[in-house]
Amino acid sequence: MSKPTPLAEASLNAALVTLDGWSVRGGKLHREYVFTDFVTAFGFMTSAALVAQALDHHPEWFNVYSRVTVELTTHDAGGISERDLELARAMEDIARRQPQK
Ligand code: H2B
Repeated sequence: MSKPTPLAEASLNAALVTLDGWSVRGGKLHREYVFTDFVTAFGFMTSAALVAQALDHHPEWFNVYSRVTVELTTHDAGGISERDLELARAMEDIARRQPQK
């Protein structure tokens, strides 16, 4: 795989319009998910971990009970790259499939 490059601000902003709930915080893609309970949050993390491994692109995340805080950045690029958008989109699909309140 070729070395990832940081996204230009215009491309990043265009992508953010399509990613509900995501923003840039401290130079990383940021989203906070709140699920119904711990099992649902952990189910989300389990599915997302398998996708992350398949993409060879890994999240920084933090879980407390039903809450999962996600930060995405590409260490190899020194910023937010297309890989972070890909993982964010996959996380949105997985989150949508979790049981809702
Ligand atoms: N995950 C993230 N978030 N950023 C990276 O730059 C990165 C990664 N690099 N997962 C990958 C693994 C790299 O270290 C391996 C060798 O492909």
